[in-house]
Amino acid sequence: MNETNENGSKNIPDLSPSSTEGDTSIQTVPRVETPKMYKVILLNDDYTPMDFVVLILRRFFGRSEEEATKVMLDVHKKGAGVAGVFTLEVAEMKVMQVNQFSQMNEHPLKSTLEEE
Ligand code: TYC
Repeated sequence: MNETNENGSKNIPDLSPSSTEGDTSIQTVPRVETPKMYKVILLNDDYTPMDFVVLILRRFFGRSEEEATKVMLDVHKKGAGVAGVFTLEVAEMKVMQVNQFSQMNEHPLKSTLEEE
């Protein structure tokens, strides 16, 4: 135990590239991590004006008037719907923006997150 080499360092296996040169036994597969994606779900309620929901979808989700109206009506009919799909940090920020902006304007509109 506690052997030292000629340099006075502890004996640690040499894993530097030069020690494995010509070693073809280990194959690495290039792989790019795909981040988990999260849906921002808008929830229906009986009081938030339709125009306000359309404004939210345009302002925070970059939807056109036409797209925003479609999504809003879908939420109105079905009870919930997808405003957009994002990475976790972005989705969390959108949920906070929607909930805070709705509260500021005294509307009960809420959004939540769901893993895709
Ligand atoms: N249901 C609301 C109304 O009739 C409209 C609405 C749509 C509210 C979508 C919330 O996420 C919502 N005024």
